[in-house]
Amino acid sequence: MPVKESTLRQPSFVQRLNPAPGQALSPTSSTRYYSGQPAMRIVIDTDPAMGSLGGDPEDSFAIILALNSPELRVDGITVVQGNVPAEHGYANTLYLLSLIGRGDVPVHRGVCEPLNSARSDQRAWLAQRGSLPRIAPDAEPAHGDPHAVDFLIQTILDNPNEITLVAIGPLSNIAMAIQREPTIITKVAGIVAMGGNATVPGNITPLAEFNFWADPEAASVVFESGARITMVGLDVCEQTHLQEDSIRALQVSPHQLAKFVGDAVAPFIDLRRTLLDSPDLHLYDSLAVAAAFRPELLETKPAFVAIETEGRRTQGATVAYLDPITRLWETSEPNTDVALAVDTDAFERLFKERVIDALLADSHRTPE
Ligand SMILES: [Ca+2]
Repeated sequence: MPVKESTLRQPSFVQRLNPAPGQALSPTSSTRYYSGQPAMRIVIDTDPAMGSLGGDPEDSFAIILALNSPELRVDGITVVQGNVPAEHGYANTLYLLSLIGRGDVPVHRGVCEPLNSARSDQRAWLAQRGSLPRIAPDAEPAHGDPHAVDFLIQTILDNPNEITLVAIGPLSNIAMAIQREPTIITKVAGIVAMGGNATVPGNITPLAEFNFWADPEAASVVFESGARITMVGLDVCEQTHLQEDSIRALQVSPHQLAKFVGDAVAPFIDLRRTLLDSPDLHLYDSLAVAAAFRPELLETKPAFVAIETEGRRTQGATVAYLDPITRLWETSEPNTDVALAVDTDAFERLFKERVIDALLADSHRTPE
């Protein structure tokens, strides 16, 4: 039975579009894509740095996009080491959810270091990122709160073929879950992973993309697990853009949420201007979220994909056997749908409407 609008507590914009179970969707311009089909259930595995100045803010945009998309139901968010230490990513996630009025979404802290704890480059990275100035308050899990790996295993086992994992950080949590309970591979509906680079250079080393570099053993475990993976890598993510103007507009907003987003992102833009030709952001994690419910945004090609774990200068490199001739020497069957092209205009319109415009339109609201 439909719930009467007047009986509901006035929701935040995110609640309005992605309601808690039992609540009704209100018609807004952003729901015009909603097909009326049952919402796709996802768990987001993520390493959000928004809240740590100078960190990549993109995971948090992806979370906002997911919670603002009526096609999705977010069953939980699991936090992993990566852009920042897991302790900071966890606090950043909780703060973001509090600002958008979605404190009801379960958040679980997970793995705090790469599976191979001897990886010195990655540990040095985490130590350096842990010293970034913070504008989100610290937070600790409550006593007895399940570890992210336990939450992933239980949620997948309890809901066979229902849960799609949208992995937008290093794959440490998911790899550990697979190692501990391998049967989850047969019970997960799918894995959409932001990571890797099949045909383009890396972005943390000349050969490696950051998420796979940050935990090469974990990425290797997941790709060798037998799970079918959709790989949303640099090949497509670097074709997307978020203009600097959009961030500056958020920064001058008087609203706490928009201003937090603008202030948190500005140092990252400044960093990019120093290191690169353009300060504009690429929308890596948001593209993976969008691809989960709108796969037609991407053109994919099946391939066998492996992750390099041995080389000193090639650690974390994606080895994608796309061309049949390369498979003469590699007889493994394709395990991955590799995204090689993206409808950039359609995706950027979706992102602008559901993230940037929604944040600005909500600027008159008082945060909860
Ligand atoms: Ca990420």
